[in-house]
Amino acid sequence: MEQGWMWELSPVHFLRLRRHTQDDDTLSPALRLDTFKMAMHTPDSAMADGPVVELLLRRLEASDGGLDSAELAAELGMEHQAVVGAVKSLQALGEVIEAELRSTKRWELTAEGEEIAREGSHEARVFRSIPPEGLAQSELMRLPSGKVGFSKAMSNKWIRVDKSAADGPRVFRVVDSMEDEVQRRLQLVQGGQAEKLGEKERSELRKRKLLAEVTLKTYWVSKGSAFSTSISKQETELSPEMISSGSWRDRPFKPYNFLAHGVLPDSGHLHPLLKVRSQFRQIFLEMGFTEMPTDNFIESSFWNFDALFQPQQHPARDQHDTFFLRDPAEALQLPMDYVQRVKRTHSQGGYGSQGYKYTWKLDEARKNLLRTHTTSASARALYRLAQKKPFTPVKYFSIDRVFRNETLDATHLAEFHQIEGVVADHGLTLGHLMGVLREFFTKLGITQLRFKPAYNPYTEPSMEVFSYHQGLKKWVEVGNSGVFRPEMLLPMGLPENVSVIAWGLSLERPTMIKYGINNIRDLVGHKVNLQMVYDSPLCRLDAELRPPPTQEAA
Ligand code: FB9
Repeated sequence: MEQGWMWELSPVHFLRLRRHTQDDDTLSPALRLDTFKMAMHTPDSAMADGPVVELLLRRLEASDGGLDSAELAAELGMEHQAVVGAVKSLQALGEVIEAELRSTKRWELTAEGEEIAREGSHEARVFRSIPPEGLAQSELMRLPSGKVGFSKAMSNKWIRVDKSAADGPRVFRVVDSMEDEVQRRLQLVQGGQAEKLGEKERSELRKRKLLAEVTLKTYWVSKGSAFSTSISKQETELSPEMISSGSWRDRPFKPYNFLAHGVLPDSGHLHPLLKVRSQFRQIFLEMGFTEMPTDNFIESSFWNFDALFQPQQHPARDQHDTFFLRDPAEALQLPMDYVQRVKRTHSQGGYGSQGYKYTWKLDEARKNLLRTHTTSASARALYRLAQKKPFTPVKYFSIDRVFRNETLDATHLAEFHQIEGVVADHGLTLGHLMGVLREFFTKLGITQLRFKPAYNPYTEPSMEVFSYHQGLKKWVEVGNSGVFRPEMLLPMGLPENVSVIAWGLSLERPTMIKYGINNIRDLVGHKVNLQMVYDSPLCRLDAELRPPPTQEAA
């Protein structure tokens, strides 16, 4: 036997095969070593797991109907995985074989079960360790199987304890011999005859964690339409030599698998937040909204608060809620004529409002901060709109970062993305707001809405929006909304009969619910596991979120 051959096979396979073929004359000639050697060397059997493939094909040839990959592996004394490998590479060749994946449940001994099958049950070992003159219970308990074995041997009435013995409790045999049923049953299973055990016996062994039911995925292999025991290597490339030599005419080519997945290009991945943002963008654009510019995280207190008729002593305007800037501390560029009108409205009122009756300070309005909402961008956009005469109705939206100096918790960071929708037109009412909110959330797959009166300094009336979330089985606050106050709109120069409805929500909340994330730190920040980003599927907001159509909430 020339040396080279030995090395081609992994040592394990070789050794095991040798064992089988030598003393096991039950194997059909096809499987005898010499035939195997012959097959091994056919130059064209270039397939990686060549030898196993050869064996499988020969076995299949010899079998009537088909064979089970696990049984074949057992017969050949090799890992089931090796046979599965051969099945897979044969499947890749097309119709050589049919392979149907089956899952078969079978009983397997646990590691402790293996040990008992080998060494006997704990109770049997305890029994054997008791000499006729008995054994001190304390000593018996020190034995490796002592504890478990003692109680089982007692319950089997194989032994007894004499508590009154001189030097402490002493254990004696009650019967002369005993049958180690447990070991016998485990050996039965080991021998592949688990079916010989009754359900009760099996469950008792399983309860003692000596036996476990495993599901084995096996293949039922049968001849394919192109079955042959000699499989020639199929060309996978059409080389220039083949063309020039014309040898391609009689070469078998591996069929192209046009369904094969290409290698995923290693590309960037959109963060789930950006995937959901693009969904919201899509919804707004479908509804005819235009995106407002929000490319300024730094905003003046004027546009972030004063322009929204939010009084300068409002709690949100102090350090606790808002990040003020040290440098540049003040906004220099403010439209002063408009600022004067805002000042008067805050301090004295006007436009039918009594105002807040306090001394409005320009310095306070100049203070720069990190915007606390994108409603500041809405104020800028509405002011620009008011400068354009005549007034034209508009629908604006924004989705961008806002910053709040809030207490951090599982769902709140110091920044989040605010989504805002604004509609400005003649004679808009709360009804229009409810209508546009329904249309918006329906596109989100949310149809069951409830509106709860709320308060915002810049909208009157205001409403919190709630939706019934099937998965969470509760009403979830999905946003806030309102009709902008005339004290905000008229100083801008918007016509009397123009009203503006608006609403806002966060981007993080729907994204967390969509991707089943409970802690905001798993969504944003340095702790995010990038795999989640890579694996997070494209999001179809309305897909999962659409609860079954039910009667609208009151
Ligand atoms: O997003 C929020 N909730 C939400 C939204 C969608 C969603 O989708 C699910 C799939 C179903 C789930 C939840 N909220 C607003 C409600 C709460 O989460 C709230 O506790 C937290 N809010 C943020 C502010 O926290 C201080 C969310 C954020 C928010 C709140 C209000 C506005 C914007 C964002 C606003 C506004 C507004 C009002 C009137 C006019 C213009 C803008």
